[in-house]
Amino acid sequence: MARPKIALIGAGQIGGTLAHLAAIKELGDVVLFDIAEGTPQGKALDIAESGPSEGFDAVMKGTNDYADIAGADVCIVTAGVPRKPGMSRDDLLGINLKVMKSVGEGIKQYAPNAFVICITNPLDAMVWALREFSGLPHEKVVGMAGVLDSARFRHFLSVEFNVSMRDVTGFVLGGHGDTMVPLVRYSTVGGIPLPDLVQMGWTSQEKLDAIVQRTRDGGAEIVGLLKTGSAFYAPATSAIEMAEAYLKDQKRLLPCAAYVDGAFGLNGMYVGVPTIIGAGGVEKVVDIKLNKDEQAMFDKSVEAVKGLVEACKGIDTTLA
Ligand code: A3D
Repeated sequence: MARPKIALIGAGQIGGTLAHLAAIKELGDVVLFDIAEGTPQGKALDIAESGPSEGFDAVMKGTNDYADIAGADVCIVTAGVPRKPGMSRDDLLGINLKVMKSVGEGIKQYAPNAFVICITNPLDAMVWALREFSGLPHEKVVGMAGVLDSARFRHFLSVEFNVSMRDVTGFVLGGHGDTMVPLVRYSTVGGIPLPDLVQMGWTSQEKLDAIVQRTRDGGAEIVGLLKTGSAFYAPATSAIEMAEAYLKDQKRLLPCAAYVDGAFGLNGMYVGVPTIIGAGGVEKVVDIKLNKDEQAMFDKSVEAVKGLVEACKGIDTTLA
């Protein structure tokens, strides 16, 4: 069987890391696309030259021509601009919406059967726009945010509890912004829910609250340290986890920015929810029960996402 084809639209910090990870994990042949001439070609060659030492078999191609993504099984989109210190994700809206138009049209023409993972910010609005411009089925277009936000939450918890990150599960739902909803009740260490661990004296409520807030500010913490861009190792790893779930039909239960129509009382919009990712793309949105406080936080996050989508519609009148 031919190797799967993975198209990476955007060959910047995340795009290059995605290409390297896809090669090391032998997920398939990789096409790196960017409008910057030389960047995707240089990164593709550099990664290909790591093949003999790492021992992977994958073809790496860099290109400025959309025709080269033809027939891709997976497209991961990072094209656009990242945040600089002092900027919110929402400040990127106008520039990145125009980028989503060209990317969506490129995917529609050359890779209409792909599973598309959007990473470009502001995430929930950009994944909506990418779906609109590409015209692909909703279950084949998804945003990466919840896996990363949950990974940050899990990492901070593992440090607090001094346990392996593998034994910490965490759930962050809602929009990928200041209103994201880390769900303490559904997060566990070895299956023990966090509220029980507070009662057992493993941590205090104050410390847990601080970890929740640090998770919400996780992206800004990295932007503040790097000063020249935003996080890229963990975002790339998170998207690769989703791509692998699709390519290997793993039926992973992952929090993703998916199209929700009916579940959570929502009426057709993209937002972070628990999903099952398998060969069908987003095969299921898992409609979990929220308590009053969680519902209030989720509602606030949903309103923030709706506001961004409305702002997009104001920028480009060709959008539905
Ligand atoms: P960066 O290193 O600047 O790479 C972006 C690349 O996109 C550059 O190489 C550009 O040349 C390229 N590009 C710009 N316009 C186009 C276009 N029209 N077509 C094709 N390529 C284009 O950024 P990055 O890789 O660090 O981040 C990429 C995006 O991901 C940004 O919008 C970030 O805000 C976002 N991001 C999202 C998360 C989430 O968790 C959702 C996390 C981190 C970053």
